Amino acid sequence: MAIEQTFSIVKPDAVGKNVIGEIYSRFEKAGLKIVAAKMVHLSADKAGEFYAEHRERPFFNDLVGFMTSGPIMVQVLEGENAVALNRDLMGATNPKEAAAGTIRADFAEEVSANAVHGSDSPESARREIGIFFSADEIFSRS
Ligand code: RTP
Ligand code: MG
Repeated sequence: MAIEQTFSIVKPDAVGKNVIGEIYSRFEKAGLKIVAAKMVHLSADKAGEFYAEHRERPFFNDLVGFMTSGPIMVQVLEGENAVALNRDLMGATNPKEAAAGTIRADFAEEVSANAVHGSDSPESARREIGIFFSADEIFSRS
């Protein structure tokens, strides 16, 4: 299995709950390396660009409102099978349906405020990383 990179967000609810470190620890314990990271507060324009695939969905405005409600941590995670591994660590989109021991089960209650984002494919990961990081901000350790 080749080394992969994925894009991850600790969303405003999790930053507000003061669990950035606990979530980072989940990544590291699973073998993912944090190779880029920063704290940002999204504008509505940038949140809309990031979630462009959902622009026509009924929850889009609420999603943008939530993602701009406070600072977030954005990071690039690197490791074997990083995209799928991170999605496994996160759990289902709706925390009420997320498996025990996943990040969303442990740190979130509502689908509209579900603690973390993770890219859903290597192609999405490349697009999303490019929205937030330039090449000289990523420190690959593979
Ligand atoms: P994400 O992109 O944030 O990692 O989440 P995901 O892949 O698990 O889910 P996705 O389908 O991409 O949806 C993006 C975010 O939109 C919110 N959502 N709300 N009210 C609803 O039914 C609903 N469905 C999705 C969630 O916050 C989800 O993370
Ligand atoms: Mg998604």
